[in-house]
Amino acid sequence: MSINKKYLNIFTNVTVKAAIASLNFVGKKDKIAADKAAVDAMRNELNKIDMCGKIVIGEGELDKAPMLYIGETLGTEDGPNFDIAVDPLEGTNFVANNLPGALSVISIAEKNNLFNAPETYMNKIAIKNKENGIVDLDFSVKKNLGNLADSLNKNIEEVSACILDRPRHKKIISELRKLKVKIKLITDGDVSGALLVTHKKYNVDIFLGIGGGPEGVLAASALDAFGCFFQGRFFFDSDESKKRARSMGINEFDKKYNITDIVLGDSIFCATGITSGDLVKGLIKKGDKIISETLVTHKSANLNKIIRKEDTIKT
Ligand code: VTB
Repeated sequence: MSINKKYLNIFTNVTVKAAIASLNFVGKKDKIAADKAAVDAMRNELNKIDMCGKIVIGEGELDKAPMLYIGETLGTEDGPNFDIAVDPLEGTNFVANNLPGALSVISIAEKNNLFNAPETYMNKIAIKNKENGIVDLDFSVKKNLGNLADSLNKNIEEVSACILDRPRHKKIISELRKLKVKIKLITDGDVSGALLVTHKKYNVDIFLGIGGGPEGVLAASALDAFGCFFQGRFFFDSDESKKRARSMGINEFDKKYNITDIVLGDSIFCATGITSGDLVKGLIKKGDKIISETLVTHKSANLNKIIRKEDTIKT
């Protein structure tokens, strides 16, 4: 089964509205208020859609409402069943500090087709080439980069790697330095970081390192539509997060998840820019209009493109 293509515009509108809602908070140093505005707008739009939608990747649990919580059902209940993964504001720091790269992100698959991931860290690796065996979470950094360079017909020094700038990555980053790999360090926003492997114009050959698990699922669904390679493995930093994972049915803590373990069948992914970044431009206000850019993918339609929209702001 595939998702009706009419949903592409419908879900694009959801991330556009969530992005617009957070625009007033750009540079206002209040990431919580910015996030709340995006969450509220996203919930409002999702509830208008003719569907039985269920949040499988959200921003918390029921007791942490008003976040879009895991298990929350949305929509008019008159339409197809969808699993929904959301990050209404990916890069809250970016919005709070008026920095590039803030996005509003959503991914949709048919019921039971999207991985129900706990909110824990995930060790991730992504490259453009879908072939198995080039890179793997179990290989050393040297082997991954060497294999990748061979597959790209490049020298290792010409290969570029994107990774979150975090103390936990000290060892990987120093190994990358030793190999003389070109490193793109990002401060936040690893959904976007992972998606930089999708096209050579971004100049990133590999994305690696530990970031958010929910962000991993969102990135994987888009990478699936782009025909790229992604692998993830949970990284638990506390007993509490292990307990939570167990309660969500995850018992194999060391399991490596490939794309087909994360997203099955058809999917739609939308990421609207709030502040300009590598993937999409940020929102531009022109009089009573707001121009937006959204990166969309629709797997069964073999589609990935940027949709530009003009919305009128109601005063
Ligand atoms: C990443 C990144 C997010 O969290 O997932 C990161 O994509 C991981 O958590 O934008 P730490 O900040 O604890 O390393 C964000 O930076 C914020 O949600």
